[in-house]
Amino acid sequence: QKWDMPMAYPATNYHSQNAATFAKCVADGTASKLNIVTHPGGSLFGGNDIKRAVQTGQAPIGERLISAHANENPLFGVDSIPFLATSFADSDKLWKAARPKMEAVLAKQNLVYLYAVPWPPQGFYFKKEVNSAADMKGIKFRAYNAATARIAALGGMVPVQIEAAELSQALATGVAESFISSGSTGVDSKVWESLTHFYDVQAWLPRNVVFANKDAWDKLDDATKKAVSGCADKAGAEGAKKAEELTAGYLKTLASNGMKVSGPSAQFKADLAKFGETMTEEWLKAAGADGKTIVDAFKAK
Ligand code: PCA
Repeated sequence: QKWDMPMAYPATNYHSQNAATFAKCVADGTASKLNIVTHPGGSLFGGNDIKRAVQTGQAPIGERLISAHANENPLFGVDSIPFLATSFADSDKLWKAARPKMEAVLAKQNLVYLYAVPWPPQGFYFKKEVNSAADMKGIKFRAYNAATARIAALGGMVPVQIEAAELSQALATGVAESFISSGSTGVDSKVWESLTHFYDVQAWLPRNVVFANKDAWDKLDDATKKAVSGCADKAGAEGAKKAEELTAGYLKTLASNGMKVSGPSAQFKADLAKFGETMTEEWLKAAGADGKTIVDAFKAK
């Protein structure tokens, strides 16, 4: 049988390539009893529709930036708390601490967690030099989840929610003139065509999660489930490795295309750290005991 897999990011992105490898692993491991066909670039469902499509069974499997759904449950935003886990190693620790709860929340939504892969650390893109939070005031800021919208608010910017697939166009037309993301998405979007500065602030490493519709999953026989789970574990580990390997190269590509790539000034860094404190408090309050358990477990390791 065939499972169509909607994905939001371009076919050339490592998340999409990793999913293609996952699909091949499943085909090989099941003697083609289960064929997963990836549909990158939002071609089957736009990013914002993928999770609902899989929950309702319109698609049996899909990939989604999970923090984009933090408005449904604060736990989905655990990977986007500014300056909590800013390296690949810490992101891995945090995710391990969060994973059991994450799986439980997804299960309540008729979803089976398969694997998750981080994006490189998030930094700011602008079309001017920015040396403090004050310099951000009034800028049109592309947001991709609740945390990025909150940063816009704290910085006095104007948030506009845009999927990565529409980002280049939004920048070209001036609908957005700045955003926070990885070097990966900056390169995918050829951001140098519209913007000039990248500040590598390493705010957090958000994740794409791959999940299956629970009814579709339950219909698989045990051997198939086992094959899919094995391939999923591999895809999670391989995807994280790939992300880390590619990180420095993305920033080089930005620079070689004329972007000014640097760390934040001391003032900008201090201003952002304050945003981080505020947002950490807000998240802990929203996420309650479960959130505190996860953050405590992460910090204890
Ligand atoms: N790229 C995705 C999410 C985080 C990232 O690095 C995006 O900007 O949509």
